[in-house]
Amino acid sequence: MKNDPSGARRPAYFSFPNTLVYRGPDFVPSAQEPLAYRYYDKKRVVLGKTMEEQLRFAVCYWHSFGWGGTDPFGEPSFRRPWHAAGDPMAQAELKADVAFDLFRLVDAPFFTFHDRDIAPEGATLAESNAQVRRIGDVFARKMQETGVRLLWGTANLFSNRRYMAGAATNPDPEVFMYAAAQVKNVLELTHELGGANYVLWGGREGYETLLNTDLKRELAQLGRFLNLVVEHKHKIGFKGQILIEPKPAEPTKHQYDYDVGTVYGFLKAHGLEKEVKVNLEQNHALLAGHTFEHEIALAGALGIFGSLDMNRGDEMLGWDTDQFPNNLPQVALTMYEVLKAGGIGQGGLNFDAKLRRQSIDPDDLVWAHATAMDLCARALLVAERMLNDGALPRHLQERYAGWDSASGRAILQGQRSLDELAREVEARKLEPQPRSGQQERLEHLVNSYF
Ligand code: XUL
Ligand code: CO
Repeated sequence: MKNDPSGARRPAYFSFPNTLVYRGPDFVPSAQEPLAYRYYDKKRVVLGKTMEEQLRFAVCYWHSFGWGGTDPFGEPSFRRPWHAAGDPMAQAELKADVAFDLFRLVDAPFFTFHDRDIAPEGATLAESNAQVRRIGDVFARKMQETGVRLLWGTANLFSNRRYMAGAATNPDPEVFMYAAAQVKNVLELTHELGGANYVLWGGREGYETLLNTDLKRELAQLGRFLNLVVEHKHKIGFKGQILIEPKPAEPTKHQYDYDVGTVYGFLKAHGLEKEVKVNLEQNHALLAGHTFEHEIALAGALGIFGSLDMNRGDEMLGWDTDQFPNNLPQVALTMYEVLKAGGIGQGGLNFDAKLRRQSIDPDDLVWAHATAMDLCARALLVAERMLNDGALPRHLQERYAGWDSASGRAILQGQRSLDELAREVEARKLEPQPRSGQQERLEHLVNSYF
């Protein structure tokens, strides 16, 4: 049992009585303590920052507390108490109580939410926004009590049928206006709760068929919408990052925020490349035909790396399965690219991951988050070794050393014309000598860091 601030008591939802702690790699589970961190030692310093600061873990509200365990063929399997019939706002408060229990139990420093995850939709937008604000007040109190912070907020512009043809990219400007009003509310709430970022994922910003779609208009609408969000951010003094979350498809057949390269081109076209960054998700990268590392490295190279949604896909399934990460080599390479891109900064590692539908015990939520956090911490330690050992960075430096020579620099700085380059090749009878890329040696080397 646990006290809540109203003085009422409710049964504990999870069986774990205390916050999980770090016990080291040799930890042996027991009936009294079945679960502890083996690698996530939050105060341990890794490359100049604590693990807590390098990883900035967040629990997401939608999969863990909103979603009931449906699939296209099956009814909700979880049957959480707040999904039962009852006063929707009282249920939303119960959900918030349990959510903060989980944040505290796994010692996650952050959480993330959509407006529609946290409070029921009302009869009008004003009513819906007010209900979101009421739960926002509950959050403010709980954040104060627990020290848990908000990694990002976002507006759900895809579930309600009004958004079936898109939000900003809808053929009807009134839908655009409605979406703008919804984003204004969540952006302001995110700001008031001290959120570090604000995310826009355009699940319905795309099309099913060009036969009913004016693609050129829709892209212009999306650009205008994003500019409005950035203008409002500055107007209210929000210091967080505005992040777009790329995904090529699902639910829409073709989504405009396809991948990092596409988003960058879009930002440039609308003068927003210095204002907006990306929130990258493993399973979205896979759907776009990329590795997660590719998307992180490209965003880092373009100066728009913002934050991560951690999950994994299934090699056999071509959709967004949103599973909890559990593949050490994959996550280690991810963390290596994050460190190479300058670290997670104001972003974080948000578990945009959901339990499998058969994991119906409340404690499954604790196990899923804690084991994923421990895996990421372990991956960070591997990535630290990859950097500190220096062999990989040295290999890169040597491979490109020619570009650091006077001649290489002159080309890059625009001091040599095509004519001059051609003359020099002829004069020196240049015949470049191919060198091995040594991929197998490098892959072997990476394995030695585990
Ligand atoms: C959908 C997805 C979203 C965003 C937030 O695939 O990843 O949950 O993270 O809207
Ligand atoms: Co996501």
